[in-house]
Amino acid sequence: MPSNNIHIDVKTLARGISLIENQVEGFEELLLNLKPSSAKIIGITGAPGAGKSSLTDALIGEMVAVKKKVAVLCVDPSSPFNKGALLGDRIRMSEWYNHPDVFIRSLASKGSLGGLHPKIFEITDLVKSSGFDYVIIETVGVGQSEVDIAAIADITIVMLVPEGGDIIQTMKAGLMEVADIFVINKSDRPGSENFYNTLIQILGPAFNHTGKEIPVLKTIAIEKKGIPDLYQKIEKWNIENYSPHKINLLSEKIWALIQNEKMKELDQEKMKMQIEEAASKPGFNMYAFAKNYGKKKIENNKD
Ligand SMILES: Nc1nc2c(ncn2[C@@H]2O[C@H](COP(=O)(O)OP(=O)(O)OP(=O)(O)O)[C@@H](O)[C@H]2O)c(=O)[nH]1
Ligand SMILES: [Mg+2]
Repeated sequence: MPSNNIHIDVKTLARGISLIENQVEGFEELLLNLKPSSAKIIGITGAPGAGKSSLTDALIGEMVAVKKKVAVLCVDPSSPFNKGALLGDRIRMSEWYNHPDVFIRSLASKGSLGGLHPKIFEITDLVKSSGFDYVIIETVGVGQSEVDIAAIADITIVMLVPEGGDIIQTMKAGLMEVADIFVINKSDRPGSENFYNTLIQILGPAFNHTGKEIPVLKTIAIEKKGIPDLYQKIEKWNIENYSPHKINLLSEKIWALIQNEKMKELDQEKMKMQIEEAASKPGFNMYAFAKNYGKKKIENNKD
């Protein structure tokens, strides 16, 4: 597959991301006019320190070597044990920060509870339509973030490490449902062969939500071992945009977007005043108030 020749306007892209992050006037216009793109979105998730940034660094190397353009979004779900993550990303991927075919951006999750980032869908879509071949999203797997990443990514890579403790625990944590590819990193560590065999046995064989068998790959990210294999898998991966699983996740997101759209018309302060007035009258029923509020609001806004 030949690489695209689209010039990446990093400045405009960075400005667009800020626009979306801060919901500045014009961000909707931007999202409504996104160019179609066939970029593959790769989600990498795993425990803190599993080697996600090191793996991303190595994957960028593979991609850039064949003239692909790569964007990386590092999402820090601001968990207390992850303070050093953004710094880690910087160090691990330092080689690529100034490369013309690579764009790296760190996003703090700004208090979205357990989730990835409140605007990760929007930002990923903007990046995706900006001329890249691949968009990599790195995030620590801490509960909800895996589910979010699976909703966004075309390929979700779940990273495990031999010292990761009980495999069964890992499986229980919901990683099974989201994984398209398992990567056992730090395969240089003692016990990695055992870990691999146990995982294979447990999976034996496992299929992802689209019915594809889930490959289990061994890597040593810091030595760039196993990375060409992983890249091969990614490159050949057929994207099934509309698996039932994905539709479920997408519908959640779209539901939230519609809610936002509807709520936009409401002014909470104004509503408070109206409640004050309504509640002071006998027979106030808050359910009736809520039910009728939409219609009344339009009338009230007229005066
Ligand atoms: N022995 C060994 N160490 C590794 C390997 N890959 C990464 N490391 C080391 O593990 C540590 C964490 O690596 P990162 O790539 O920052 O891991 P991460 O998952 O991005 O970490 P967070 O973003 O903080 O969750 C670093 O000290 C790496 O050098 C590997 O294959 N083998
Ligand atoms: Mg990292």
